[in-house]
Amino acid sequence: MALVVATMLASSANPARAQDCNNNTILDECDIDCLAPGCNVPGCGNSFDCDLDGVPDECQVPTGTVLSVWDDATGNWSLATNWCPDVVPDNGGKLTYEVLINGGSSIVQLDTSPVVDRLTLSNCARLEADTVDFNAVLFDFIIDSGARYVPNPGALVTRTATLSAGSISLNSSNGVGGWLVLNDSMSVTVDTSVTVNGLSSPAVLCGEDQCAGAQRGGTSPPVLRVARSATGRSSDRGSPFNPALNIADDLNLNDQVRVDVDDGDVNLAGDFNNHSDSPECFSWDNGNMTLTAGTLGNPQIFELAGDDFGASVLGFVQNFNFGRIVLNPAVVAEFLDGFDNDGAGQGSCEALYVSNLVLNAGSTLRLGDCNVYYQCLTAHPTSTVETPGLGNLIQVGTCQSQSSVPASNPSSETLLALALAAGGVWLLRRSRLRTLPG
Ligand SMILES: [Ca+2]
Ligand SMILES: [Ca+2]
Ligand SMILES: [Ca+2]
Ligand SMILES: [Ca+2]
Repeated sequence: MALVVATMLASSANPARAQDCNNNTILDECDIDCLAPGCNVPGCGNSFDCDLDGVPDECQVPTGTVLSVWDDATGNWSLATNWCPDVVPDNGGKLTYEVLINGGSSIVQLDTSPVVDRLTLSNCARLEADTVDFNAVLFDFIIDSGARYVPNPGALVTRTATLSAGSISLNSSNGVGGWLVLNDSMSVTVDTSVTVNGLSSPAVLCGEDQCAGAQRGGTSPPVLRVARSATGRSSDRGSPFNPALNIADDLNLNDQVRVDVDDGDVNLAGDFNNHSDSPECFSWDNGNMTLTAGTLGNPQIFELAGDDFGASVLGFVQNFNFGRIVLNPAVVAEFLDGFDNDGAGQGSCEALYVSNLVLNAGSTLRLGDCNVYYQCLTAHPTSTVETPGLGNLIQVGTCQSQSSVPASNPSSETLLALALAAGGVWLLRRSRLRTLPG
């Protein structure tokens, strides 16, 4: 007993522990638990500490907001007893919610359409899109350390779930990244940016899954996957349309990240800030990137990141190459090498290799000082390619087939299809300074 008292006094004297974050003259540990040593005082026990960090939860979120923590369980979002406190987090009343779903035994089926201020998934937790349509609205969606938003693996029908978020961040705490996986006809719409923060010291295989039991403890990059099948392999489940990620601002890739877009659509209104250094983990060979919003005054910037092999098919192998890039009608985009993806300096150019390049009516593709290579070009007569610098638009081989990547929006592509075997010199209407190699 004497030891307990002595410990108590020592604790009280320690300023690091004598906290009163909510300014109610009751120590934090007593707000949380009347049974803590010395805490049997009037007003004790009125705070939740659902995330078990020793801090009353009301101190961790803005006034009027509830920190809502998923219990270690498998179950439906809509069941109140799966949450701490025992309330289904969903804005709409007087309170708003910041939600934490944490831990590998936390598997949540989205069976409702919650609206919350912030959702954080961490430490291998899973949020699974259910078999039915729903529309969750999440202002800030953070997925970290092996946690993932994924299709419900038990679904027997085509998944068409939709989700909206203000922003999405895939982070990599402790060397393990979060996953965002869309398959079948699922879609996610983001009001601002999607940022994938990868590993700064790339030393692992792209495919490792550090949440798969025995492998726990290693490192693995974050995964952004927009593909018909959950594994990233092409398959046709009879989905009415491709899975889609719609981004109203930028797509940011940093350091070592894994990106799989296979029979998937990424529709981007902002910049493609590809600061990734892991082309071996980047697979967009059979996917679509559509640029939707650039203007003359505010063009969309597309970062060139691949090695420049010249007019060679080598450029289409694990080289940040793309299946199909579409400039929507009137879109203005600049394709530049502004970031040193290969770590070899900016003295030599990085390039883009794209199998199918589609320039819709009135669109403008502007090059910087580095090259863009394509196999097939579909260019509306009113589209323009500008080459004010040293960069050129160059064909590799001849266009064999444009059918390998389905059009995401066929109605916008009633276009003049051109193979441009001669190298596309005619396109350089505005800038006749340079002649493309044949
Ligand atoms: Ca207090
Ligand atoms: Ca807490
Ligand atoms: Ca670059
Ligand atoms: Ca470089």
